[in-house]
Amino acid sequence: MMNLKRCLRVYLIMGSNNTVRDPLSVLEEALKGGITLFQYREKGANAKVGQEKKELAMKMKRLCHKYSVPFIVNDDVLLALEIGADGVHVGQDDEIVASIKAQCPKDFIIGVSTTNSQEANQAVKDGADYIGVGPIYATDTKEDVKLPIGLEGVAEIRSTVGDLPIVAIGGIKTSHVAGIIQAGADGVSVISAISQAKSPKIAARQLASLINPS
Ligand code: 3NM
Repeated sequence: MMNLKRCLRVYLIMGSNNTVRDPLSVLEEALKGGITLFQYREKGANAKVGQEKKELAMKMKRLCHKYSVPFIVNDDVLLALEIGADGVHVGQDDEIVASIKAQCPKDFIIGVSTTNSQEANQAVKDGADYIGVGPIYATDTKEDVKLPIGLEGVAEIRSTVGDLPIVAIGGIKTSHVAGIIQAGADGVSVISAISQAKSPKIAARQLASLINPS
């Protein structure tokens, strides 16, 4: 079994509309820079659907596996199973963990988005493998985002979920990383800090260098 906490350290999320460039090139640069996990999240304006979404997902999975990085699909459990993804990440309104567990291989990674201790505790009870915690800061990347919970929110959730792997999300830049890790997260999850960077490779490398590689 992989070390999930290590995989959460530099967690890139991206869909085709999070970059004006070829998303596969951006992903490969990020992989070269040292991202430790990738989530394919195809949502919002001009999001791909159907066969196009599946094809991009398969190419991204292959690329991630070339670099020995786990590949996770946002929300779409059927797609994740169909293409042999390593896991799925769901929100509060998505398919519940128990039903996902019933359909998926034993080592399938299940992540759940949470924004407070109550949701985090529920995710633990449901059997989530890790939780996303956020938004930490304000972000324009996601529509309908909740109120920022800050570092206090991370610390509070950490104090209630014991040793469960936690990744922080929302408006995170390199300058925030040290505080977020100190507050109790195992890693940071970003979209724009890497996908919109002039060099996704350098951006990923900087984030990785800020998280102790022990
Ligand atoms: N989920 P960026 S915030 C996908 O709070 C997503 O659950 C969030 O993008 C949550 O790194 C968010 O560009 C957007 O701020 C993260």
